[in-house]
Amino acid sequence: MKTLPTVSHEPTAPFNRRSLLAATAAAALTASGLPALAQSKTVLRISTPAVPDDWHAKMWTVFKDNLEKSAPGEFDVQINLNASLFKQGAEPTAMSRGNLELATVSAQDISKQVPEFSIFTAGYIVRDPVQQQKIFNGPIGAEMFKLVTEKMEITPLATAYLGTRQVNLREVHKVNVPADLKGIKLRMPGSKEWLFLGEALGATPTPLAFGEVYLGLKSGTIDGQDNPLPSVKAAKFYEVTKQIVLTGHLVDGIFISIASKTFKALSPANQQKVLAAAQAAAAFNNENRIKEEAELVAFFKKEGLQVSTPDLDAFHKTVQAAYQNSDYAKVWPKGLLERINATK
Ligand code: KDO
Repeated sequence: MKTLPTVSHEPTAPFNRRSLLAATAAAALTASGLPALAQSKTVLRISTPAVPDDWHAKMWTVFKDNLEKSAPGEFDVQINLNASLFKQGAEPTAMSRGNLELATVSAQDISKQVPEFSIFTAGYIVRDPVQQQKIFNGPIGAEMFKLVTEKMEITPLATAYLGTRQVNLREVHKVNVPADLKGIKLRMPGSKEWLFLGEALGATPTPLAFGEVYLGLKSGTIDGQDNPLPSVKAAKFYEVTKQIVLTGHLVDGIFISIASKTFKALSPANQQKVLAAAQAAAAFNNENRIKEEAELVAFFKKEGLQVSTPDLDAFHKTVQAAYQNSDYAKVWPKGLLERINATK
């Protein structure tokens, strides 16, 4: 986590937008008498569907505090949680249109524009959070993030571990193999990449935004959902579900990203400060999330949920076969799967 991501950023813009703004602000000072400093701050709007109690919501405060220390008075960091600014999945488009500066972007969001990235949406590919950091902070990450920057006008800054996704059901079912999930309306985020994962697990995937999952579970419009245990706790899904099946089907990552236009307009020194703040935020999230994830089975059992471990070999085989036989695998760069597997 301490090493800088090897993602190669494009060279900085020929002129520095901040100094241009500062000059404009200074000119305005003479005309209006307004303080120049307030006008020259670079606004960084953040949008995330994360609920306040979740580590990947709290990490944005770490980002803000870090930047306030390293670049006092230079940035106005505005954190918008609960998808209050942009709906889940709409963030990359908002960033490329100049309506949003920072967000966490999922592999599923990226895959829409960079199909090669869909390898990271597939179940049972990445083994654990340590390997995940090695993959994305090493040459594979550098190559894949280069594609993201080229095609999406966003620049990934750090990889945050969202956790390992588990199946969480409203009623207790006997779930040992994927066939046992047949007919279960399993809520997935609303894109085809996510729905495919639900299908590969053997369930009937039902699209729903994260913010609507609690009520969906409570009212019974869905039979279950999949998320990492820390999010099951933070969003209180355990209050309206009775079972957790430890499928561990996706070691999930979200990528702290900045609109490339915003990033290029910063001075090189401020680019480094933003990068360092993003990495500090991810490190905070990763450390706390990994620690909490290990403690949560006991918590959910105490809350009265049944926690079971299915036949993981059967899940691995079925899910991996579904991806290997799909159109997704056709665009995975040659040799990438082997390189991921060889990352230790
Ligand atoms: C979800 O909707 O299930 C998901 O876990 C998908 C992630 O990519 C991410 O958007 C996350 O929700 C939100 O940040 C809320 O925790």
